[in-house]
Amino acid sequence: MRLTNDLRGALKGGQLALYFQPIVHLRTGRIHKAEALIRWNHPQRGMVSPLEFIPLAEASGLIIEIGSWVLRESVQWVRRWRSEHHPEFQVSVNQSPLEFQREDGSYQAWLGELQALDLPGQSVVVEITEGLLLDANSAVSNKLLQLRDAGIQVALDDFGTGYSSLSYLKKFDIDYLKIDRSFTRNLAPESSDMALSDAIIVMAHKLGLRVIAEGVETAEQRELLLAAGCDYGQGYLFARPMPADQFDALLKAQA
Ligand code: G
Ligand code: G
Ligand code: MN
Ligand code: NA
Repeated sequence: MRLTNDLRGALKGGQLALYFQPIVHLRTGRIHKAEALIRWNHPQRGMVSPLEFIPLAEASGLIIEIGSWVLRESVQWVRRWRSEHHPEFQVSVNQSPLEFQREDGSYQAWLGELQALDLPGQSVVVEITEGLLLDANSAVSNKLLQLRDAGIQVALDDFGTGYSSLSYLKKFDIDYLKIDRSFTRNLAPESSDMALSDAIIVMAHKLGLRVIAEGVETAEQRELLLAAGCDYGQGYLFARPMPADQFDALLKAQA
Protein backbone atom coordinates (compact mmCIF):
# COMPACT_ATOMS: atom_id res chain seq x y z
CA MET A 1 0.00 0.00 0.00
CA ARG A 2 1.13 3.47 -0.90
CA LEU A 3 1.05 5.04 2.55
CA THR A 4 2.94 2.08 4.01
CA ASN A 5 5.72 2.61 1.48
CA ASP A 6 5.77 6.29 2.35
CA LEU A 7 6.08 5.34 6.01
CA ARG A 8 9.15 3.25 5.28
CA GLY A 9 10.67 6.33 3.66
CA ALA A 10 9.51 8.56 6.49
CA LEU A 11 11.57 6.63 9.03
CA LYS A 12 14.72 7.09 6.96
CA GLY A 13 13.87 10.56 5.69
CA GLY A 14 13.41 12.24 9.03
CA GLN A 15 9.68 12.92 8.54
CA LEU A 16 8.80 11.47 11.95
CA ALA A 17 8.94 13.69 14.97
CA LEU A 18 8.36 13.01 18.62
CA TYR A 19 6.20 15.54 20.41
CA PHE A 20 5.95 15.80 24.19
CA GLN A 21 3.05 16.83 26.40
CA PRO A 22 3.59 17.78 30.05
CA ILE A 23 2.22 15.66 32.88
CA VAL A 24 1.78 18.03 35.79
CA HIS A 25 1.89 17.29 39.50
CA LEU A 26 -1.45 18.83 40.50
CA ARG A 27 -0.56 19.94 44.01
CA THR A 28 2.61 21.83 43.07
CA GLY A 29 1.85 22.62 39.43
CA ARG A 30 5.26 21.31 38.41
CA ILE A 31 5.97 19.21 35.35
CA HIS A 32 7.14 15.79 36.55
CA LYS A 33 6.75 13.75 33.37
CA ALA A 34 6.09 13.97 29.66
CA GLU A 35 4.06 11.76 27.34
CA ALA A 36 5.83 11.12 24.02
CA LEU A 37 3.44 11.33 21.06
CA ILE A 38 4.62 10.49 17.56
CA ARG A 39 3.93 12.80 14.60
CA TRP A 40 4.36 12.21 10.87
CA ASN A 41 4.78 15.20 8.64
CA HIS A 42 4.04 13.70 5.22
CA PRO A 43 5.55 15.72 2.35
CA GLN A 44 2.25 15.80 0.38
CA ARG A 45 -0.48 15.05 2.93
CA GLY A 46 0.85 17.13 5.79
CA MET A 47 0.35 15.83 9.32
CA VAL A 48 -0.88 12.23 9.37
CA SER A 49 -2.36 11.08 12.68
CA PRO A 50 -0.84 8.10 14.48
CA LEU A 51 -4.40 6.73 14.60
CA GLU A 52 -4.03 6.35 10.84
CA PHE A 53 -0.42 5.19 10.46
CA ILE A 54 0.21 3.05 13.57
CA PRO A 55 -2.18 0.35 12.21
CA LEU A 56 -0.22 0.38 8.93
CA ALA A 57 3.02 0.14 10.84
CA GLU A 58 1.65 -2.87 12.70
CA ALA A 59 0.43 -4.63 9.59
CA SER A 60 3.77 -4.15 7.83
CA GLY A 61 6.02 -4.92 10.78
CA LEU A 62 7.46 -1.39 10.63
CA ILE A 63 6.10 -0.90 14.15
CA ILE A 64 9.23 -2.53 15.56
CA GLU A 65 11.53 0.01 13.93
CA ILE A 66 9.19 2.86 14.82
CA GLY A 67 8.94 1.68 18.41
CA SER A 68 12.70 1.58 18.81
CA TRP A 69 13.00 5.01 17.18
CA VAL A 70 10.46 6.36 19.71
CA LEU A 71 12.42 4.85 22.56
CA ARG A 72 15.81 6.08 21.32
CA GLU A 73 14.49 9.62 20.94
CA SER A 74 12.73 9.45 24.32
CA VAL A 75 15.79 8.32 26.25
CA GLN A 76 18.00 11.01 24.72
CA TRP A 77 15.58 13.64 25.95
CA VAL A 78 14.84 12.06 29.31
CA ARG A 79 18.54 11.94 30.03
CA ARG A 80 18.75 15.65 29.45
CA TRP A 81 15.64 16.40 31.51
CA ARG A 82 16.84 14.21 34.37
CA SER A 83 20.17 15.98 34.54
CA GLU A 84 18.93 19.52 33.88
CA HIS A 85 15.44 19.54 35.33
CA HIS A 86 14.73 16.81 37.86
CA PRO A 87 16.59 13.56 38.64
CA GLU A 88 13.31 11.61 38.68
CA PHE A 89 11.84 12.98 35.46
CA GLN A 90 10.04 10.31 33.38
CA VAL A 91 9.01 9.97 29.76
CA SER A 92 5.90 7.94 29.05
CA VAL A 93 5.70 6.09 25.70
CA ASN A 94 2.66 4.46 24.11
CA GLN A 95 2.55 0.89 22.92
CA SER A 96 -0.35 -0.49 20.95
CA PRO A 97 -1.56 -4.00 21.87
CA LEU A 98 -0.08 -5.68 18.79
CA GLU A 99 3.21 -3.93 19.33
CA PHE A 100 3.28 -4.92 22.98
CA GLN A 101 2.58 -8.57 22.25
CA ARG A 102 5.19 -9.07 19.52
CA GLU A 103 7.91 -11.55 20.36
CA ASP A 104 10.54 -9.51 18.55
CA GLY A 105 9.84 -6.33 20.48
CA SER A 106 11.96 -7.37 23.42
CA TYR A 107 12.75 -5.04 26.29
CA GLN A 108 16.33 -6.31 26.34
CA ALA A 109 17.07 -3.85 23.56
CA TRP A 110 15.39 -1.07 25.51
CA LEU A 111 17.40 -1.89 28.57
CA GLY A 112 20.52 -1.69 26.43
CA GLU A 113 19.58 1.81 25.26
CA LEU A 114 19.01 2.90 28.84
CA GLN A 115 22.20 1.33 30.14
CA ALA A 116 24.25 2.91 27.35
CA LEU A 117 23.14 6.29 28.70
CA ASP A 118 23.54 5.22 32.30
CA LEU A 119 19.80 5.65 32.89
CA PRO A 120 17.68 3.51 35.26
CA GLY A 121 14.57 1.70 34.00
CA GLN A 122 12.47 4.13 36.06
CA SER A 123 13.22 6.83 33.45
CA VAL A 124 10.58 5.28 31.21
CA VAL A 125 6.88 4.50 31.63
CA VAL A 126 5.11 2.29 29.08
CA GLU A 127 1.45 3.11 28.40
CA ILE A 128 -0.75 0.16 27.53
CA THR A 129 -4.52 -0.16 27.35
CA GLU A 130 -6.69 -2.28 29.58
CA GLY A 131 -7.94 -4.47 26.72
CA LEU A 132 -4.50 -6.00 26.65
CA LEU A 133 -4.79 -7.18 30.25
CA LEU A 134 -8.35 -8.41 29.87
CA ASP A 135 -7.38 -11.32 27.66
CA ALA A 136 -3.80 -11.44 28.82
CA ASN A 137 -1.95 -14.39 27.28
CA SER A 138 1.48 -15.57 28.37
CA ALA A 139 3.20 -13.18 25.92
CA VAL A 140 1.56 -10.26 27.74
CA SER A 141 2.41 -11.61 31.20
CA ASN A 142 6.01 -12.20 30.13
CA LYS A 143 6.34 -8.70 28.75
CA LEU A 144 5.02 -7.24 31.98
CA LEU A 145 7.51 -9.29 33.98
CA GLN A 146 10.37 -8.19 31.69
CA LEU A 147 9.39 -4.57 32.27
CA ARG A 148 9.20 -5.09 35.99
CA ASP A 149 12.66 -6.72 36.05
CA ALA A 150 14.06 -3.77 34.11
CA GLY A 151 12.50 -1.29 36.54
CA ILE A 152 10.41 0.22 33.73
CA GLN A 153 7.02 1.42 34.98
CA VAL A 154 3.62 0.72 33.47
CA ALA A 155 0.61 3.01 33.01
CA LEU A 156 -2.90 1.90 32.05
CA ASP A 157 -4.00 4.37 29.37
CA ASP A 158 -7.63 5.35 28.63
CA PHE A 159 -8.69 3.81 31.94
CA GLY A 160 -12.42 3.36 32.37
CA THR A 161 -13.34 3.11 28.69
CA GLY A 162 -12.86 -0.63 28.26
CA TYR A 163 -14.29 -3.51 30.19
CA SER A 164 -12.72 -2.35 33.40
CA SER A 165 -12.57 -5.76 34.97
CA LEU A 166 -10.77 -4.60 38.03
CA SER A 167 -9.29 -7.98 38.92
CA TYR A 168 -6.31 -7.39 36.65
CA LEU A 169 -5.24 -4.48 38.85
CA LYS A 170 -4.24 -6.91 41.56
CA LYS A 171 -3.02 -9.56 39.16
CA PHE A 172 -0.51 -7.34 37.37
CA ASP A 173 1.99 -4.84 38.64
CA ILE A 174 0.74 -1.48 37.36
CA ASP A 175 2.15 1.86 38.49
CA TYR A 176 -0.24 4.46 37.04
CA LEU A 177 -3.87 4.71 36.01
CA LYS A 178 -4.65 7.31 33.36
CA ILE A 179 -8.28 8.39 33.75
CA ASP A 180 -9.66 8.73 30.24
CA ARG A 181 -10.54 12.20 29.04
CA SER A 182 -14.18 11.21 28.50
CA PHE A 183 -14.51 11.35 32.31
CA THR A 184 -12.59 14.59 32.70
CA ARG A 185 -14.66 16.34 30.03
CA ASN A 186 -17.91 16.39 32.03
CA LEU A 187 -16.49 16.81 35.50
CA ALA A 188 -18.72 18.93 37.71
CA PRO A 189 -19.57 18.77 41.41
CA GLU A 190 -22.12 16.01 42.09
CA SER A 191 -21.91 14.67 38.52
CA SER A 192 -21.71 10.96 37.81
CA ASP A 193 -18.30 11.45 36.18
CA MET A 194 -17.13 13.10 39.41
CA ALA A 195 -18.38 10.10 41.40
CA LEU A 196 -16.60 7.70 39.05
CA SER A 197 -13.37 9.70 39.13
CA ASP A 198 -13.52 9.88 42.94
CA ALA A 199 -13.97 6.13 43.14
CA ILE A 200 -11.17 5.39 40.66
CA ILE A 201 -8.76 7.61 42.59
CA VAL A 202 -9.61 6.09 46.00
CA MET A 203 -9.33 2.56 44.63
CA ALA A 204 -6.07 3.25 42.82
CA HIS A 205 -4.48 4.74 45.92
CA LYS A 206 -5.56 1.80 48.07
CA LEU A 207 -3.86 -0.48 45.56
CA GLY A 208 -0.71 1.65 45.59
CA LEU A 209 -1.15 3.20 42.13
CA ARG A 210 -0.79 6.86 41.18
CA VAL A 211 -3.47 8.54 39.06
CA ILE A 212 -3.05 10.77 36.00
CA ALA A 213 -6.15 12.55 34.66
CA GLU A 214 -6.12 13.07 30.90
CA GLY A 215 -7.79 15.83 28.92
CA VAL A 216 -7.69 18.51 31.63
CA GLU A 217 -8.85 21.62 29.76
CA THR A 218 -10.25 23.94 32.44
CA ALA A 219 -9.14 25.28 35.82
CA GLU A 220 -12.37 23.92 37.32
CA GLN A 221 -11.52 20.40 36.19
CA ARG A 222 -8.06 20.76 37.70
CA GLU A 223 -9.50 21.95 41.04
CA LEU A 224 -12.06 19.13 41.20
CA LEU A 225 -9.39 16.54 40.43
CA LEU A 226 -7.02 18.00 42.99
CA ALA A 227 -9.78 17.97 45.62
CA ALA A 228 -10.47 14.33 44.75
CA GLY A 229 -6.82 13.52 45.46
CA CYS A 230 -5.74 12.96 41.85
CA ASP A 231 -1.94 13.00 41.61
CA TYR A 232 -1.25 14.28 38.09
CA GLY A 233 -3.01 16.05 35.23
CA GLN A 234 -2.38 16.25 31.52
CA GLY A 235 -4.22 18.34 28.96
CA TYR A 236 -4.59 21.55 27.02
CA LEU A 237 -4.99 23.59 30.23
CA PHE A 238 -1.30 22.98 30.85
CA ALA A 239 -0.03 22.60 27.26
CA ARG A 240 -0.64 20.83 23.97
CA PRO A 241 1.85 18.24 22.75
CA MET A 242 4.86 20.14 21.35
CA PRO A 243 8.22 19.51 19.64
CA ALA A 244 11.00 18.37 21.98
CA ASP A 245 13.01 21.59 21.78
CA GLN A 246 9.93 23.60 22.76
CA PHE A 247 9.27 21.25 25.65
CA ASP A 248 12.87 21.70 26.70
CA ALA A 249 12.40 25.48 26.68
CA LEU A 250 9.19 25.13 28.71
CA LEU A 251 11.05 23.16 31.39
CA LYS A 252 13.82 25.75 31.50
CA ALA A 253 11.25 28.55 31.87
CA GLN A 254 9.62 26.91 34.89
CA ALA A 255 12.91 26.09 36.64
O1 G B 1 -1.50 12.76 20.00
P1 G B 1 -2.62 12.10 19.31
O2 G B 1 -4.01 12.41 19.74
O3 G B 1 -2.55 12.35 17.85
O4 G B 1 -2.43 10.52 19.47
C1 G B 1 -3.34 9.66 18.88
C2 G B 1 -3.11 8.23 19.34
O5 G B 1 -1.83 7.75 18.86
C3 G B 1 -3.10 8.04 20.82
O6 G B 1 -3.99 6.98 21.12
C4 G B 1 -1.71 7.63 21.17
O7 G B 1 -1.70 6.68 22.23
C5 G B 1 -1.19 7.02 19.86
N1 G B 1 0.25 7.19 19.78
C6 G B 1 0.93 8.34 19.81
N2 G B 1 2.26 8.12 19.75
C7 G B 1 2.43 6.77 19.66
C8 G B 1 3.58 5.91 19.60
O8 G B 1 4.74 6.34 19.63
N3 G B 1 3.32 4.58 19.52
C9 G B 1 2.07 4.06 19.53
N4 G B 1 1.93 2.74 19.44
N5 G B 1 0.97 4.84 19.60
C10 G B 1 1.14 6.18 19.69
O1 G C 1 -4.69 7.50 23.60
P1 G C 1 -3.79 8.45 24.30
O2 G C 1 -4.32 8.80 25.66
O3 G C 1 -2.35 8.04 24.30
O4 G C 1 -3.84 9.78 23.45
C1 G C 1 -3.49 10.99 23.96
C2 G C 1 -4.16 11.97 23.01
O5 G C 1 -4.89 12.96 23.72
C3 G C 1 -3.15 12.68 22.16
O6 G C 1 -3.60 12.60 20.88
C4 G C 1 -3.23 14.12 22.62
O7 G C 1 -2.99 14.99 21.54
C5 G C 1 -4.68 14.21 23.11
N1 G C 1 -4.88 15.23 24.13
C6 G C 1 -4.01 15.63 25.06
N2 G C 1 -4.56 16.58 25.89
C7 G C 1 -5.81 16.77 25.45
C8 G C 1 -6.88 17.63 25.91
O8 G C 1 -6.78 18.39 26.87
N3 G C 1 -8.04 17.55 25.21
C9 G C 1 -8.21 16.71 24.16
N4 G C 1 -9.39 16.73 23.53
N5 G C 1 -7.22 15.90 23.71
C10 G C 1 -6.04 15.91 24.36
MN1 MN D 1 -1.27 7.68 26.02
NA1 NA E 1 -5.19 8.01 26.88
